[in-house]
Amino acid sequence: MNENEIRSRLTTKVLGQKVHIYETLDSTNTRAKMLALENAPEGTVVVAEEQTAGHGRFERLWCSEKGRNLTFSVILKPKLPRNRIGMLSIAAGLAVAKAITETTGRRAETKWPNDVLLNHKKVCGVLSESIIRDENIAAAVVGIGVNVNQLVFPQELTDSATSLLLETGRSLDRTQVFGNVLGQLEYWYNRINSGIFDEMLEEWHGLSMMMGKTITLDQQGKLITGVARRIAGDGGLILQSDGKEMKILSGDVTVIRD
Ligand code: BT5
Repeated sequence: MNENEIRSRLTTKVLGQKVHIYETLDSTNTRAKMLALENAPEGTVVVAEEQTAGHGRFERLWCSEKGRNLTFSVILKPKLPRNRIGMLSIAAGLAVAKAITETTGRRAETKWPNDVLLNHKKVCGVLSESIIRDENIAAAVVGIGVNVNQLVFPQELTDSATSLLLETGRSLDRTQVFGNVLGQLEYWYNRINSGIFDEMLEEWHGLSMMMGKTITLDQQGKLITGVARRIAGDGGLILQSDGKEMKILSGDVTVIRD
């Protein structure tokens, strides 16, 4: 991907107006956080063809084959109160799901807290991190990995991961997917930055594969089972368990019953 190709696909006013493209980087989130600390403008995007230390939550590895997928991070300066920071991951997941449908015609699903699925398999992960200064969000970095044209995954991921190519049988132009994701992200980001959350949450719920279902939540080894009810205003998951509603702030979800 080069800057001209990317530029020709952008429909955004702010996101992607400045793009840093690297052949190899440790992690686009790490680089974007450094740029954010150096006061890079809002909307700056860091793209890497390959990451040597791409990661998800709890330092778990993000495995992505060089030159076949999208791994990038967007610097944002949200005007959100600190307790709304979780809305950024929700917005990013929704943006990717919608962009995938826009690009491929296939219905992608959202999964709390930060996944997008195609055909019940993970096609995208989001890692949102923030820089807090004086109790406020000084900047946020939204890292997005989308499996676009990868055909073979490491053995431990073959049952759980997929790509747009594997699901559609078509090799896709990564810059088109990128342009569509940024377009969608800018739209939803502007909504939440204006204090309008309901529309995004409604859309996210509409695409969710888990709401109303019995799920098991794994919090680093501690398991809780209940019915997934909705996403709270801070991005937490409302789970109904033993007749009571509780809010969950992190964990991994497995759907066990419809
Ligand atoms: C995530 O974490 O899903 C967030 C991943 C964010 C990656 C992007 S790439 C650009 C930016 N720079 C970074 O360094 N990170 C961001 P989590 O929910 O913790 O899921 C991680 C788990 O997903 C791993 O432990 C694997 O099981 C699985 N996984 C790893 N690579 C995958 C892939 N390519 N496709 C599907 N699943 C994958």
